[in-house]
Amino acid sequence: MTHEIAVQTVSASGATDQRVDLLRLMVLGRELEQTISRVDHHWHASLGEEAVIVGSFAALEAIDVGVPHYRGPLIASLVRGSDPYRLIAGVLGKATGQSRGRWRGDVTGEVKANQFGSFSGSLGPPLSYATGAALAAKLQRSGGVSLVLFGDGTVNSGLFHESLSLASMLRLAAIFVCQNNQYAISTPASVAVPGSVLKRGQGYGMVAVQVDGNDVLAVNEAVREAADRGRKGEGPTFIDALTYRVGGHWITDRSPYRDAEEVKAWAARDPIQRLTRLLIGEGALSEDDIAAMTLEAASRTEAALAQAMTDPWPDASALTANAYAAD
Ligand SMILES: Cc1ncc(C[n+]2csc(CCOP(=O)(O)OP(=O)(O)O)c2C)c(N)n1
Ligand SMILES: [Mg+2]
Repeated sequence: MTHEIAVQTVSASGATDQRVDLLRLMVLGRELEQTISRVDHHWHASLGEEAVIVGSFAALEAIDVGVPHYRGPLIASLVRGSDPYRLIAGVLGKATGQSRGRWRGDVTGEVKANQFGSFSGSLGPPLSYATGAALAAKLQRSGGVSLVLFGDGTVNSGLFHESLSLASMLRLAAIFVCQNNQYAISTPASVAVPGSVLKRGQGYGMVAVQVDGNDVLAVNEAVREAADRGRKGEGPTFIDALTYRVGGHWITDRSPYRDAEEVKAWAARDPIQRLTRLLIGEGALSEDDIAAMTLEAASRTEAALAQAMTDPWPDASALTANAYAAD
């Protein structure tokens, strides 16, 4: 996997510290979403959920297929090597976006990578994309796995059940990660999902685990183990990554349906703060390193937004360009 921002930090022992990469991706991802939120007031931010997204997608190899949840696709794309500037241009619908402005919700990965499932605001279909990709990997013996993230509210969708059923029956190398932020708009998971999210996975006879979704290292390890199992032909894995939607359902939703104390308690478990504390405590990073990392992320996304704002809109020819492969 290559991505520009994955500058590996070398510790005193000479070993590279990938935890710093994970932190940098979470910091950049959060800055990117905050920048977008200022110009798109209907943005569905993943504030507080970054560890699930970064930890999961960072566990993939280049041949693997990743399908993001509609909450956090920009961050998933960053992890897989997208340029923040092109992602912002895509959200604005500019000709410089990855889809060249043909689709305003242009938040998929680099087109050339040809490995990133589409972002979908339609709940359920992403699970079938990942299941289909895992079936293709099996038939082609590619050795690749596929990963899909979806919300707790999505476990009631028909395609959730069909996808888990097929993946389990055919022992596909699919990894189903529930980005369990405990709400489906205003409905708490305790109401929408009687029993538990984890039991939904267990019910399909696959390895099912719950991880602390605010611990990026735990998420990353669980997905790596799932990928190893998949590559060995041991079938799919279900991961219930328990986290919390700290912001509203979208950026202007003030969440009147939930208790401010609950939000406060979860905000105190912030995944970025948590890894920051760990790395500073170990002496792997200093307060100054963190400040520099945050400043760099903020100025990078600011510059990207400024440039994207002045970029041209697509013209009509963009509609048909590249619709068919060249002979
Ligand atoms: C098939 C489908 N049904 C309903 C909706 C409307 N809808 C949009 S977001 C949402 C809640 C999703 O909750 P969850 O899966 O937990 O994801 P979260 O928003 O919490 O990340 C619903 C019902 C939709 N987008 N697609
Ligand atoms: Mg949810």
